[in-house]
Amino acid sequence: MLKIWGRASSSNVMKVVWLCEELSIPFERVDVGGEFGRTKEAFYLAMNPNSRVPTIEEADGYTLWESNSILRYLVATRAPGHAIHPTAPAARGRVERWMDWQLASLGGPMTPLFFTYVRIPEPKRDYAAAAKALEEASALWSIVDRQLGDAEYVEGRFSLADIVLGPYLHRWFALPITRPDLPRLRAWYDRLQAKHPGFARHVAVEMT
Ligand SMILES: N[C@@H](CCC(=O)N[C@@H](CS)C(=O)NCC(=O)O)C(=O)O
Repeated sequence: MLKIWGRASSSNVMKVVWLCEELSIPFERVDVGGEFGRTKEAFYLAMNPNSRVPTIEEADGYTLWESNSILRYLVATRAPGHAIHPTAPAARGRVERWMDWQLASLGGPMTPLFFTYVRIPEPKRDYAAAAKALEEASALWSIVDRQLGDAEYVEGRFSLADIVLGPYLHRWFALPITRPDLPRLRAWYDRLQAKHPGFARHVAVEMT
């Protein structure tokens, strides 16, 4: 069975677990990283030299790290041709741009915002940096709000684009911050919770 190494509270682990639920892929998840440690032990470094989560391990010993690469690999091996990762180059490009954008752009401000309000103890928080991150994140989420238009999902139908943005989307609405009014973004968040049990169960959960 597929083994997912990584604590449930990690946004990048959440993406992989959610995809497994969407595609009915059986998996076993093992708590490592954060308070569970073990990612600097030799056995883990042999699978993932970054000491980060997630890492996946197949029954035959094959391992892979980098969450968005894991998502592509799982669709290719478990559901090749599935619309969640379109095969036509034009449609695939549009989905994959959001996967790169999540890593290259959105993660920048969303990481300090999350850490400020959830992981860093109050006396050590840098609220000026958080305010700057909020401004940047607001501009980025406004792009997604415009992209959504009248569509149900980021690229029209449900895809890996929704899965990679989903964990940050939940944090955006769950953090104690003042957000700009982005009604299409909110409707998408509500839709993911209502129609995607994997999102409700593994992603839209208490932040720790
Ligand atoms: N780009 C990597 C980022 C991996 C990453 O930074 N994971 C975080 C959790 S979201 C981590 O491992 N933090 C340290 C830890 O949990 O010990 C990916 O998408 O997989």
